[in-house]
Amino acid sequence: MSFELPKLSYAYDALEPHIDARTMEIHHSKHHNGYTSKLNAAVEGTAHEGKSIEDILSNLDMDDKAVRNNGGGFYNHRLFWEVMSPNGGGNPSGALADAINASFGSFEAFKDEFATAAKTQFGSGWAWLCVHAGGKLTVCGTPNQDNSLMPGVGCGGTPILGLDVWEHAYYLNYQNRRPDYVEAFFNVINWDAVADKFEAGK
Ligand code: MN3
Repeated sequence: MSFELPKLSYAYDALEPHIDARTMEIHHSKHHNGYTSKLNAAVEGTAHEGKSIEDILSNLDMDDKAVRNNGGGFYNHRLFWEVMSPNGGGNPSGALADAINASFGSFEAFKDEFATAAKTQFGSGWAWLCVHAGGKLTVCGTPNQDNSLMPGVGCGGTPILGLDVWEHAYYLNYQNRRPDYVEAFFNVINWDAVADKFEAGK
C-alpha cells in the first residue's frame, strides 16, 4: 500500500485572500504530489514499506536523505492542509486553550512565539506547535522538511500545528513579505482540527 496525495476538504480558492488559489493549486498538486511520489519510490522494497508515515519518521536514519526529505514533505503538508479552513481563525477553546495558557502564559504570548519562529526560520522550513506527553506545548522551527517526529529534531513531541515558510508557500502573493503571510495564516487556522490533534497526541 503506497502513500496517496490527500484530497483537500476545501477548494483551492477557499482560503483567499489569505492564501491565493494559484499558490494552493501549485503547492498541493505539484509540490505535495512530488513529495508523495518520491516518498513511495524511496520506501519501495525497504524495511519502511507498509509502515505508517509516523512510524517511518520516528525511526528514521537521518542520513537517509530521500526518506527524510520526502517523508517529511509528505507528512508536513498533509498536516498543513488539515490545520487550515476557510472557516478558521479566532482563538482556540477548551482543553487546548487551557494548555496554551499553561504553557505560554496567554494566547497572545503563544502567537508571538509561533510567529517569531516562523519569521526567523532562516531559508526554507517550518514553524511548529508540538504537544508532549502530559499535554505540555512547545514551539520550534525546523529547516527544510524536517519535523519533531524525527530523532533529535526541533522541540520533540508531536506536531499539532505547522506553518510552511518555504517561499513556494507564499511568494506569488506576498513576495518577500513573509511576516505578512505569517500574520494572515492566523486567519485560517482550524483550531478544531488542532484541538483534535492535541487530544490524540498528549
Ligand atoms: Mn510546501
